[in-house]
Amino acid sequence: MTIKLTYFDVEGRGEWIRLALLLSKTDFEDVRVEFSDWPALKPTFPGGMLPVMQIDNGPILTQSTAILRMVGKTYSDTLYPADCEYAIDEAMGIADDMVHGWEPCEFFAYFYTKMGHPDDFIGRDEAKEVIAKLRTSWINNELPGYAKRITEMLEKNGGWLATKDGPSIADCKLIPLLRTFTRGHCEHVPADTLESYPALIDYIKRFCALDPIKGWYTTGLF
Ligand SMILES: N[C@@H](CCC(=O)N[C@@H](CS)C(=O)NCC(=O)O)C(=O)O
Repeated sequence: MTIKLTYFDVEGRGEWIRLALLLSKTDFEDVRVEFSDWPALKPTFPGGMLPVMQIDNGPILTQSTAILRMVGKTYSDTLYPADCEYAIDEAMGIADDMVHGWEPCEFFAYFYTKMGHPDDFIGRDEAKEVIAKLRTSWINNELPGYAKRITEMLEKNGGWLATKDGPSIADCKLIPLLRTFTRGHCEHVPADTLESYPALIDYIKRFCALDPIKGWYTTGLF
């Protein structure tokens, strides 16, 4: 069996699937598209979006969450077990809310026209101010509520989001987003953003110390 996962050379939605494949010890080809090559490649992918996955040269599978669920169910007994499906789906919904809330702040350059700004807005000083305000405001006003909820879930589930015996696909979905706040790669998002949330720091470290993940990351908390 050959599995080919294609995404950009960033964490984000593709990373959810990479983590699930790593945890399930499933070999895969980790194809990373350069952003400079993307305009030419975009029309060759269904919907013009990534990630996509292909198994044994079969059909191109799209939609990150659908692929994540399929990987969890097909290649692992523990990442998406039937008896925890609701708890995992609920936790994935919370992670999705966070991702959808944060994405326009980090990837403003991709979202700004959808937010009603004119095409040439991104080059203006005003855009820099909006980006700073969006990111800082999300960290100050939205993150605390999510951090509280995640901390409660971790306490309830022995250190994992939804399953007591180890990580699930919900953890695979949340960890890359939480790592965003520890990597210092994004302006106005200091690497110590999670300093006031020790349970989240401990959670990221614990996940990254799992055998199949150890050594995978070289930036941020691990
Ligand atoms: N619902 C899709 C969304 C995929 C998506 O938004 N992909 C982004 C990267 S995270 C993309 O391909 N952007 C490039 C583009 O739209 O040109 C999924 O979850 O797979």
